[in-house]
Amino acid sequence: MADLRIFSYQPNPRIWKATIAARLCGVSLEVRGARPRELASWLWDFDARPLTEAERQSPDDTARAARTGFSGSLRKTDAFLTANPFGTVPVAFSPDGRTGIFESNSIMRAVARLAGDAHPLYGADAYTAARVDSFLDVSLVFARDSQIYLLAMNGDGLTAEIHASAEKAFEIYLSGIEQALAPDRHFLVGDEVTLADICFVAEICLFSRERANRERLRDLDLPVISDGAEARFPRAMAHHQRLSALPAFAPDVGPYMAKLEADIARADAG
Ligand SMILES: N[C@@H](CCC(=O)N[C@@H](CS)C(=O)NCC(=O)O)C(=O)O
Repeated sequence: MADLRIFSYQPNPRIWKATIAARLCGVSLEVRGARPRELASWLWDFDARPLTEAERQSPDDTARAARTGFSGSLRKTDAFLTANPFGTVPVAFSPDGRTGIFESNSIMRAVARLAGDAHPLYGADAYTAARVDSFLDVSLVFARDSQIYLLAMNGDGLTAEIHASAEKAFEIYLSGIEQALAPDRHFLVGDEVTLADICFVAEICLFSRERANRERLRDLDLPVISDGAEARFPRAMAHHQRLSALPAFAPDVGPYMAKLEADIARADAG
């Protein structure tokens, strides 16, 4: 049995936080889920699974209105909501299903804690661990604006205000990362990769999705926020590139970014 079971739509850079950490520190994960659209016909539960055709046709008391990133209704069991009160994915569970862990940063922290001393991903002492937390907290603040922006681009709700909030969030987050890597540091905290670096890579990959919406942004006369990021934040973006190529990161980041680049090239050509 795996040390942790994760349920999420896939691919999802938020779950890479856990899968990358798990590769580095030898924790075993079971990841369940399917493409975003398919999750509407799954039972959201510790024992998550596709609904049968009969279950799909007869909505029961597990049907709940979707709130973020999904529309219509989702089928979440009472046990799922007891373990995961905000009802979001990704979610992780202890092997007995009793403890739910929500928020992708916390799922990643769970992986590091399960590893014990196997790898100091969460810092080797209280001060370093707290500094890692500092980066995870600012990452979540950035992720909030980033999520609102990306979801608005997926639908029809993108406004100049949402774009301006995302632009400011990107600027603040990347400026801090740039400063943390000055003058020529190799990692955000200490001398080894930590959860802070892993989270940073996942959030930047997620944000990269904006570039597939260049045309929509152009129609609204709004700039692509991440255009020119390499020139504005050279240390931060080089850090992202360098980490993405490492063996623990590449299996997740490589295929996702390759597909995204192909989507972007197609969108630009059309
Ligand atoms: N900050 C959260 C974001 C999780 C989140 O917002 N998940 C959305 C999908 S993008 C969700 O599960 N929505 C379920 C619903 O609408 O009921 C994390 O990093 O895990």
